[in-house]
Amino acid sequence: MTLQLGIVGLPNTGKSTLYNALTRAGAAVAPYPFTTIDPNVGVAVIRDPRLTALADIVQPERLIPATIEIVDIAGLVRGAHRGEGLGNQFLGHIRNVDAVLIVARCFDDPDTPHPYGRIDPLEDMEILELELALADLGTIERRLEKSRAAAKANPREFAAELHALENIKDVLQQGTPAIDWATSHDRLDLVGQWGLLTTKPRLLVANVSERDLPGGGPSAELVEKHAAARHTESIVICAQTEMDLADWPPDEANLYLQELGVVSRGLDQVTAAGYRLLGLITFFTITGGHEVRAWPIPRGTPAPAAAGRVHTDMERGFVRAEVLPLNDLLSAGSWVSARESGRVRVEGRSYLVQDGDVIHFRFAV
Ligand SMILES: Nc1nc2c(ncn2[C@@H]2O[C@H](COP(=O)(O)OP(=O)(O)OP(=O)(O)O)[C@@H](O)[C@H]2O)c(=O)[nH]1
Ligand SMILES: [Mg+2]
Repeated sequence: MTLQLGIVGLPNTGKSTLYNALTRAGAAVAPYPFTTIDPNVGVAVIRDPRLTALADIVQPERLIPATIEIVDIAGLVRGAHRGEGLGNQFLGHIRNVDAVLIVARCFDDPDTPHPYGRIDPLEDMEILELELALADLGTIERRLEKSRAAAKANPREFAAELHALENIKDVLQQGTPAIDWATSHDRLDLVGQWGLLTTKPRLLVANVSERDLPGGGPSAELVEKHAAARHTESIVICAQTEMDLADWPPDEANLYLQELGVVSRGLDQVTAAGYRLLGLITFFTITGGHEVRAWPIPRGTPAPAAAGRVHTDMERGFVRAEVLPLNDLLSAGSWVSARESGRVRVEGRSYLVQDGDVIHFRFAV
């Protein structure tokens, strides 16, 4: 199963621009709302310095980075939960993704009209959260009805669920995402199963004008404060600049950004944060010295399932995993000398793969 990161926001906030910058896929971008109707799905490369370090010692013919799937979703407007704009479609697409990037429009551009004729990222965030909360409220009310009926016959079994449902209902009525209540009450395990839109892990992206880089200015500050109030992260980016630079050689692009005072590339921050939001970690394989590859897997994946990512035969015929943490490999200088000094571990079926493991799977066909 591939995990997907969805890009959501009001119309004309620069979602497709960010999508193009992340995936270089060339989705339609235009200064009018609802340019995007069907979601665009593409792949973003995770730039990981560890992979480069590994390639430096292995010198493979091919270097394959980890990727994540990005979905560029249609813009949302007030009343989406009642089906306004592209409301229902939009909400359905959000339901299908595993985590969301919420793009807040901070850039000012007279050629790109804002649907409400003003730049106010805070109000935009509130509109978006309210629409998602109202859509979830419908889901919760339907569930409450069922739970109440079930609780009549079996009150004990349904007490915790009813309690959570009633609390979440209050929270959503105030326009607050359900994840806030679920995490502060340590009930994400329960609430996370209900398919709510507002329990998806999320990250706020302040899309600012290039002239407001690197800090982002007062609008981006509002986004940052809102993210903090919601116990989540925010990132400042100029999607337009990132898209324009996407095809430049990386060194030149970095130099251009440095001149603007940007230390860490916005896109890398977004992909790294997206990776974390999706709960992914990376393990590495070296195939006969020809190919070095980074593999994304959910944290807590057992070794046979990780082997299955590489090849289904490897999972079926899994015998053992030879594991060497990347840092140990780098300090030993080669797999052979790491093995000679006893640093390569042999792990069995129950081993949970750790971030940064370099793994050689042994399997029988
Ligand atoms: N000045 C400026 N313009 C931007 C920036 N990001 C996007 N734009 C412009 O804003 C307009 C809308 O961008 P899109 O990426 O199509 O916006 P969207 O959010 O995907 O819009 P919909 O799909 O219609 O909801 C385009 O003309 C972009 O060139 C930015 O950072 N600065
Ligand atoms: Mg778009």
